[in-house]
Amino acid sequence: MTTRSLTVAAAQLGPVPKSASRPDTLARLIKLLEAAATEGAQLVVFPEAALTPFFPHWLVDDDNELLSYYEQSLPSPDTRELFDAARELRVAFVLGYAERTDDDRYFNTAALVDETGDVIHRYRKIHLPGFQSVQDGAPFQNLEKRYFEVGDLGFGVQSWRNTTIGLAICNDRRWAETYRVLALKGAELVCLGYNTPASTPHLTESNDLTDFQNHLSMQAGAYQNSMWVVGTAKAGIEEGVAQIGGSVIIAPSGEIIATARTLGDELVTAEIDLDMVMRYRRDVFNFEQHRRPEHYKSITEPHPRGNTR
Ligand code: CDV
Repeated sequence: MTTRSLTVAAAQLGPVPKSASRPDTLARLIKLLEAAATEGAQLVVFPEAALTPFFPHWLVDDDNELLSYYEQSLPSPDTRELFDAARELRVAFVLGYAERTDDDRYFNTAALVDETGDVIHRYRKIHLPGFQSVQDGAPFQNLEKRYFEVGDLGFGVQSWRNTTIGLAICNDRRWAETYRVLALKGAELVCLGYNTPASTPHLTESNDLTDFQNHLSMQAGAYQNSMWVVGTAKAGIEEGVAQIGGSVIIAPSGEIIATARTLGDELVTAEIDLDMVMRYRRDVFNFEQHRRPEHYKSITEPHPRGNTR
């Protein structure tokens, strides 16, 4: 019996400083893509906002600086070389970037680019953490709600080669709905990138748990929905903000099968068995047979005490 297998890679990046030019950063991505191709990878997942520093971490006063962080097209003259490399190497990739649309809307976006260099799927981040306004006294900001709109494309899936892929971005990975919606739509593999500070200014009690909660979210999502998850970090100290690494490849069993060891540019590669998804979905997570959505409706009314007081 033949199994459906795929070789995937998480292409973790170390910090991208403000001072880095786009060509410098792109050269790092291309180097990782080439290394992945050498290791036989067919799909490479880059982090959230891979082309720039994670600018929501500070207030950008200067409009020119702010606009310089967004891509108006993909590929753009600045990113074309990465697409050309993908075509030459026959490797697909997922790229997180800040998107500016033709009608001046701004999204935190990920694109799935196939091995011919064509964008075949786009996802715009739905769960935007952080704030609209500057938080006085915080050691760093998270102004995603200021710089991006909530994604308007929903959680879509894309058939590619012998599988179905869903995309998510960073904070999405902490929400059960992300994986469940993608799984219900048939995704077998979820690809996501993240920029996660090692500390949380407003919830310091979780500071020692950042790495644990990162993996916990993705492992739970993978197991409870019988899917593969590739999660890729932008890691290390970027513009004064320490970010976690821990890029991973997680099986539908919830097990981590490969993980990054550094906080720098690092490739994490594994051959994955896509049929494992079906084995779990035929048994313990047979949605058709065992899910009871008709019984969930009655408990969607929020409790008066809710989750905040
Ligand atoms: N880029 C992110 O979405 N980061 C969030 C942080 C701010 C908590 C995350 O969930 O990792």
